[in-house]
Amino acid sequence: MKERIQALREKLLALKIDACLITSAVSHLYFTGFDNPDAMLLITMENAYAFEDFRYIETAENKLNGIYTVIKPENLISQYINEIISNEKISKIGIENKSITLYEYENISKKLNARLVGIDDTILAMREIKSPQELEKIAIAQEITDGAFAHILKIITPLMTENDVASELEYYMRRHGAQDKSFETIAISGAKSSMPHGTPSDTRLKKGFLTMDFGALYEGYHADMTRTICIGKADSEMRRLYDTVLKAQKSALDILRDGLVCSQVDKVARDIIDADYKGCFGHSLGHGVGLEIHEMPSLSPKCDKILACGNVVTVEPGIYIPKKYGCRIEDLVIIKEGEIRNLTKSPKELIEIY
Ligand SMILES: [Mn+2]
Repeated sequence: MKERIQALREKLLALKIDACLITSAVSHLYFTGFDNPDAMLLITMENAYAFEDFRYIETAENKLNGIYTVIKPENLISQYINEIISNEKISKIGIENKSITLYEYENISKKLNARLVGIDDTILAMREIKSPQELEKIAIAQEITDGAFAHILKIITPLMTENDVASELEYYMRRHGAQDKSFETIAISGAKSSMPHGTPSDTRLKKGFLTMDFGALYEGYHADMTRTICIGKADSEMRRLYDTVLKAQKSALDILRDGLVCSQVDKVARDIIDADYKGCFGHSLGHGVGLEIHEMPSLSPKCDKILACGNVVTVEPGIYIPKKYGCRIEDLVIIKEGEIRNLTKSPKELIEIY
């Protein structure tokens, strides 16, 4: 945590900002290592303060000892902050402008005796580069996720419903170390598979493609993978579509490394799909993953960021034909120097279930 606080201070210094007020749950986790969705942190050049309520005070005192001055507010937090503003001669405070509500903004700007400026881009950019410890947590999250896919392949039958599949995936992940699922599990079959983010239902699995998009949350870090399998036999048209998605994904994975512009990687996959299925790949190739399921950098046609070592991104091309079917294959990878580490170990050949 100390390194992260120090890194933030260096950014603040460069921006001529005297302190930073942390209000979002995800940033609290990033800068303290534990969850308290209702806490606030104030990081100044000399000190760091954590305002933690009764429910979390014991955790805070144990975990933050020597790093933060932990305060259990008896009065309005703004009174404490104004005192710090005056003691440490603070004039400009960075706030999390992308997550704060208008109500909160109006409230704090009225109460605090300092100028407020947005700092979210800086914090989000810090989070794009993961430390080795963060990468290990993401790798474990993906290992659990891969395990869930192996598990579903063992037990799946055409008699199951989409909800059966989704809940089996989730139950497996919880039983194998996940604190939660990373996002709402997708398990959609038949014509519904043409909807990239369709919702599972209580109907039995339909013949044709079954797309499963799921992930484990482990110690605050997300995983994300998608596999499409076939209930029954895939006809030649389905195989052609599946092979095109796979070819697009493999081609993107083959070139992926640090130093590339995000949009370049998207283009490699998109060109392959567009050659035969123009207009059927309506989302980005991938997104960053970390403390949030969608972070920067984004492997999208519009993203001009340059990939760096320590980025974690998904690679998930898909082809969706409305009212017919769709298919997506998604891996989670770490960007390294001149190469990637693919965290997703699950097979990708088209699996048919009878
Ligand atoms: Mn994804």
